[in-house]
Amino acid sequence: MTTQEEINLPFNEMIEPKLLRHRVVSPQLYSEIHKRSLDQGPQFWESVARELDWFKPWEKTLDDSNPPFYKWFVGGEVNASYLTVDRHANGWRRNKVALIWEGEPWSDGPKEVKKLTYLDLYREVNRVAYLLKEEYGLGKGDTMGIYLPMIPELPIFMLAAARLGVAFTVVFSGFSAQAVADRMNDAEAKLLVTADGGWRRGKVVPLKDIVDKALESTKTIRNVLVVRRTGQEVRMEKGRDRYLHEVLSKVPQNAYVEPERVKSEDPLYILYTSGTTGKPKGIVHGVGGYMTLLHATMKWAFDIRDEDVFWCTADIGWVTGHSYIVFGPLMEGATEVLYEGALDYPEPDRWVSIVERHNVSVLYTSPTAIRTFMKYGEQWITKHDVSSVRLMHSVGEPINPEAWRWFFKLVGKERIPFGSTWWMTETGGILITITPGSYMVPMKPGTNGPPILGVAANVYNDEGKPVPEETKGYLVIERPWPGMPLTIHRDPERYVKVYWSKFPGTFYVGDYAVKDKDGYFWILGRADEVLKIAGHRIGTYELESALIQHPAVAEAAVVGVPDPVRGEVAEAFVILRGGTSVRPELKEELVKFVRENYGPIAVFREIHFVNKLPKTRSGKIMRRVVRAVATGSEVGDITSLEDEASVEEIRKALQEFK
Ligand code: 6R9
Repeated sequence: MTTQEEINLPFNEMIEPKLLRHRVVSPQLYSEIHKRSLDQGPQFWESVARELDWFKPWEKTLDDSNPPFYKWFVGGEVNASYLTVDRHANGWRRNKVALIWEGEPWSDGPKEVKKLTYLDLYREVNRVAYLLKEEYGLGKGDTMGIYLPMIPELPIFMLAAARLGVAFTVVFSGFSAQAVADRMNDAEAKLLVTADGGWRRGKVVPLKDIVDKALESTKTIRNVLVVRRTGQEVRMEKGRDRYLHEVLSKVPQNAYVEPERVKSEDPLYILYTSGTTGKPKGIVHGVGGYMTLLHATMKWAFDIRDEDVFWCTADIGWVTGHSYIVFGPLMEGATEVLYEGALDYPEPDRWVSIVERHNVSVLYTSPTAIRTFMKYGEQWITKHDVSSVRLMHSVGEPINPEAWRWFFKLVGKERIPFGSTWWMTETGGILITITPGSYMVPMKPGTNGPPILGVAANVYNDEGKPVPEETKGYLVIERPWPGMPLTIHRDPERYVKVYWSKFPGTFYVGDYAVKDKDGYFWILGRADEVLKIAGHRIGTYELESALIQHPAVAEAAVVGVPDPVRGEVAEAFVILRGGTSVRPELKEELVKFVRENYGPIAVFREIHFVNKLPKTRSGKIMRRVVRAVATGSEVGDITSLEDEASVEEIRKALQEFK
């Protein structure tokens, strides 16, 4: 189908005009408006930033004197906790519901639903900030860790830390002890907040036990605060561990902590994310630029309004939750849903019942979730009333047109805006999407759409030259944008090397993309050794490291292969240590080992035992070759291979598997 035909698809005519701020504009008109936004330079962002409440206005919009360490809104002073909580609690949204929290446990209905107004949130954030400051002595320049399930304490602790100017690092509660320890050590966190356990698919995840194990190898953690969630017995180490409710009971109900006046370019948080090699990188986000991008995208992409109920189904442990559960929606004074558990627990329609019961109007979910719902069948959706939904987006990986159409029809009733927002941990917020809240272009199934105003995205070839339309290349961001990283924590050289060296002066994303004739971007997937398993970003290198920690494994190569529901899963090729007998249960044992040591988000299609791996003469595993064989694509140039027989070895292993 040509792009013009797609634009003329009937559903674009059917989008209800009353659901939009403006009429739908043509791609040509959008690209003119977009060009004008770029012509303004960094100043374009001033009018957006001015809508935030600054304690002190900035003096310089963009300091580009030391690239690529760009600084936004220099001289400005802000506080993210003030922007999200105080502004609303001290204004007319005081008694408006901020969070509708639903716990996972279920018997004929949800067992727990809790609503927190902006005033409630303000009180809780202040009391926790008081505790962190007075009891634990934390302040500007310190870092702390948060390892919590999706309970209200998670955003509360993030906002309390932000209030004090304490940089926090959240570890996804699906990660294991090693990941917790590595992150705490790299971030040099002094305090770690966790829970006794968390609910996941009706079972308790023993978070405190995992923390105990992690703390055997941490250097800087002095104290642990434990939220009582599941109520099971946990070990409490004297002098180190305390229950939150016990220490909080001594904090006055009306405790108030003045929000710290932090500099726009001071760190707000560190979030670890997987790259091509080595340990996860601690992406550092600042306050002013980051909050500005979130404000823009909450308005443009989500068209957020006071009467909305916003629901982002991601976990706060990933960037999507940081930006579009915690900081974005709360800054806008929205009412939002925070759901603790699995979307399909105890039945496939748990998520639909949440939409129906809480009247969700703006829904932000992922392709992998949509494909899971597809697998269960449409009857789980049609038995509910989803007419409250007026706008939807997806995120995390490319959305296949079939999944888009299916969801658009069943939930969108073929009449509401539905986009696929492209962004990543590093960008802080959405950069490429259709924007129903400002100028919306016609939808096309599977596309991401044009870049948002003020953002210069492009597609380059290997030489760093823009490719012609409809040609595959590397996605790049050509100019600094608010929300960009400050750096990689404790490793600025790596920040320069990973993102700014492939094409000097331009931000290298690591995704393949195509730009079509209408200026729409189609992000095709990662160009490097990073997997997206059910939307979770995982480095193949991390899975290999986890595998070789097993005593039976000598070497391992992990690649991503397509999966109909999860988008991608891992496939491993393992060389066993001499003398290891291939027991039938060894494969299962290895899978279990990785899931225990890395986290249950690691999903393998298969683990194969081989005698050789394709390597270069200098001994580097050629994953490109492994992946090509595993996915049945062109193997390409293998002249640098040390031993061509290794390719046969992989082929043979795959054939045996079939
Ligand atoms: C927000 C988030 C980033 C990677 C990114 C890309 C993929 C995200 C996408 C998408 C196509 C979309 N990605 N959104 N690909 N269409 N709408 O997912 O951050 O976990 O850092 O992952 O996810 O490959 O490079 P993060």
